[in-house]
Amino acid sequence: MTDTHCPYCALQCAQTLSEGDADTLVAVPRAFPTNVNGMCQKGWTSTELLTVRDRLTVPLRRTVDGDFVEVGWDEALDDIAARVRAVRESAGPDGVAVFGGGGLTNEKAYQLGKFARLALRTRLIDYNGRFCMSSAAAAANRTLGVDRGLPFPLTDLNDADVVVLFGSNLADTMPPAVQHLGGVRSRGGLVVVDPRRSATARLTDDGAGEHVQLVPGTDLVLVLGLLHVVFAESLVDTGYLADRVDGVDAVRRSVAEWWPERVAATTGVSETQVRRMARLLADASPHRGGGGAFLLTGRGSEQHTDGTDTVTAVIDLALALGLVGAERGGYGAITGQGNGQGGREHGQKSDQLPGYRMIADPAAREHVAAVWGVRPDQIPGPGVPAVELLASLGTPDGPRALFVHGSNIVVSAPDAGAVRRRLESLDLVVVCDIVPSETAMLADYVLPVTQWAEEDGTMTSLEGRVLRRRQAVRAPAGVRSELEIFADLARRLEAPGTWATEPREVFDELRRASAGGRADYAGISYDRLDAGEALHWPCPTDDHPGTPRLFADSFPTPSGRASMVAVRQTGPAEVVSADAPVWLVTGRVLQHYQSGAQTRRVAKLNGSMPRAYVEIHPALAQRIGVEGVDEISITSVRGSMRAQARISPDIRPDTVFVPFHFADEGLVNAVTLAAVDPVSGMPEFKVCAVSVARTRT
Ligand SMILES: Nc1nc2c(c(=O)[nH]1)N[C@H]1C(S)=C(S)[C@@H](COP(=O)(O)OP(=O)(O)OC[C@H]3O[C@@H](n4cnc5c(=O)[nH]c(N)nc54)[C@H](O)[C@@H]3O)O[C@H]1N2
Ligand SMILES: Nc1nc2c(c(=O)[nH]1)N[C@H]1C(S)=C(S)[C@@H](COP(=O)(O)OP(=O)(O)OC[C@H]3O[C@@H](n4cnc5c(=O)[nH]c(N)nc54)[C@H](O)[C@@H]3O)O[C@H]1N2
Ligand code: SF4
Ligand SMILES: [Mo]
Repeated sequence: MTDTHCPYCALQCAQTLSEGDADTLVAVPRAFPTNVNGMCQKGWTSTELLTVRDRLTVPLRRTVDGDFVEVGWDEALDDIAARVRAVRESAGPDGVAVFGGGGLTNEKAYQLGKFARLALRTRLIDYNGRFCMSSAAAAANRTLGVDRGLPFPLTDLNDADVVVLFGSNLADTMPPAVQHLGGVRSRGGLVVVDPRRSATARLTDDGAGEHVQLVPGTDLVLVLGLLHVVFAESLVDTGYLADRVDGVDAVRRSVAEWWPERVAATTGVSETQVRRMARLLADASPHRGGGGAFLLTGRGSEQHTDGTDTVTAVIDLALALGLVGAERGGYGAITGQGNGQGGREHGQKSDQLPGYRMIADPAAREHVAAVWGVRPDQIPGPGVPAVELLASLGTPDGPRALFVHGSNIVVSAPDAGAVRRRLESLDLVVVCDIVPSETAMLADYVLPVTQWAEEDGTMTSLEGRVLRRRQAVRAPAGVRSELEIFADLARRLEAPGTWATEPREVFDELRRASAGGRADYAGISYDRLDAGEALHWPCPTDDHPGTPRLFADSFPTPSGRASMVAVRQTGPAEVVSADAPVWLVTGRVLQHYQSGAQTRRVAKLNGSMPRAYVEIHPALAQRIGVEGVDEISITSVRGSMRAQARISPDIRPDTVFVPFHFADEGLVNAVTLAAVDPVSGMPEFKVCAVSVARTRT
């Protein structure tokens, strides 16, 4: 029996794998605070990932005809190193770029950042967490001084009076977490803000709370309206604000213009509902004797060009009510990928070094250079965020080569058709994966790597708790760990420093590199984790108990105070028009994970949802002549996709919803746009303008 955690999302449900071989292994849930005893369908079927029919087990090289041939590891690595050198000679070190993933273990994410900077010598590394967590991260950093998804244990939600979910469909995206909403639902305090009556919105039925069905892309205005009401009706926690928060007056002034009637006109949420929500929150706040309130954001409110400002406004509201750091209350972003938290702390982000240090900070460079055994000037400077990086590939001054580790960008990146064309224009694409994803199929080299039950490592959950991933089976012959690949290539490229291949050794190096940083792992060790200790970072020393709750006494800012930041409405980058009269909203379904590279290969999951669908309101369906399961095509100026209709009154009549887990004709990112948030670089996945029509065959 092997105790480990699920390979998929950031809830990181605890699971125990039976004894046996890859084809007999069974996963069952284990008692653990976050998942209690639960797993979703993806966790229950996770062991099928080990034996998918087309698992990669041999390095592949693309021939001039576009076919793949099997090659030996030495031949592949020698040739990749030679081609990297050639690109470097013609285009300089920034001719090579790296794209990482938030599903990689801490060890792999750390080593990938080091590999990019020291072995490839490029500044151009970024990763898919830019699509996922960057706006919430930027907002938390600028207001609270630190970015840890949930700065409190998930179980804290149980005891609160109110929990507001801004654009999170937890019931489909982290089903076991719904257990922690039982208490708040019994008190009628669950508020779900979503343009769809999602599975999570339905949890508010029967007096359990409220569904706020706003116009897509208008969360910021809604929150400005809530701030308006709490200031105008003197519901704020003045003592807390005086003691702990700067910038209050500027926010008070800036929200004065957002009276509820005006908010209603933009958001479609009635004036009464805005006032009711504000008062509900205020009454739950500790300074008014309430039982506590949590404000949580998911991708629905974050994946917008104003995502950083929206989350900032939510944090302003949490501060105004004295919730942040309160015993029962706070703000949190619900982290998405398995290691979405750890993956954004240790250096695969373009501006970052391990321990959440900033790469432009001379002191940070000096500390990390000493751990790496190099001079600070051997570490390149900041790169560019993911969307900008992808758009620059193969352009006259852009990179000529790309390494991809843990992302299926031709399915998951915005305006995916353009991303495919950029990849096709490169001299060298190397993709490490476990399966032949759509992106791997465009590579010059595909390298087969180990996955969760075949490797050791650590993952950092949505609570900032570091968890052990443990090996249960041997990887198929021919498969290598990415730690080995980094070491092999670093040697061939004559990189400075040492390149450990054992996860425990890499983690020990990561601990030293993170020591003294914002995300300090120095006191966390495999031994402590294996002894069952629950360790949340920061954990600076071997005898430190870890920090499950942040902000009780102060904020990790130079003054120890939080900052409210005044923000302004900007609205979506693309708005509906006569040619594109409908809002397109994208997101997830229970059965599939992300680009679907993994779950579309799991028979039980794919069997229950083999194709994309378009959720459409009966009134809109009727207007375009769609009945039953007719096929609908969705078109924007960038491209189109098609899928079966799913007619439902749960969505607004001005909006359609499509899951993004599918390729080919069901590829919704062929339609989405690559506009980004100016602060975080997060793309606006959640809203663009489209036309919808019945597909004529
Ligand atoms: N089953 C499953 N679970 C997953 C994943 C998966 O792919 N599949 N991925 C994991 C990852 S990486 C992530 S990031 C999380 C994401 O988890 P969530 O954030 O819960 O997922 P989404 O479905 O992307 O978006 C949530 C909701 O936002 C709504 N929404 C769309 N536009 C708006 C808007 O303008 N405002 C508001 N308020 N809501 C809006 C959508 O209708 C949707 O119901 O899930 C994790 N868990
Ligand atoms: N339209 C739309 N698009 C979206 C979103 C949306 O809501 N709407 N959400 C965005 C969000 S939040 C996210 S997080 C992204 C996610 O989208 P992607 O970045 O594409 O994520 P995955 O599909 O998880 O891709 C992971 C790939 O890595 C492989 N893999 C798994 N484990 C390992 C490993 O250990 N090493 C290596 N090298 N490979 C591994 C998997 O087989 C898979 O091919 O999509 C974004 N795209
Ligand atoms: S909720 Fe997430 S971690 Fe838990 S079983 Fe499902 S996919 Fe795995
Ligand atoms: Mo994500």
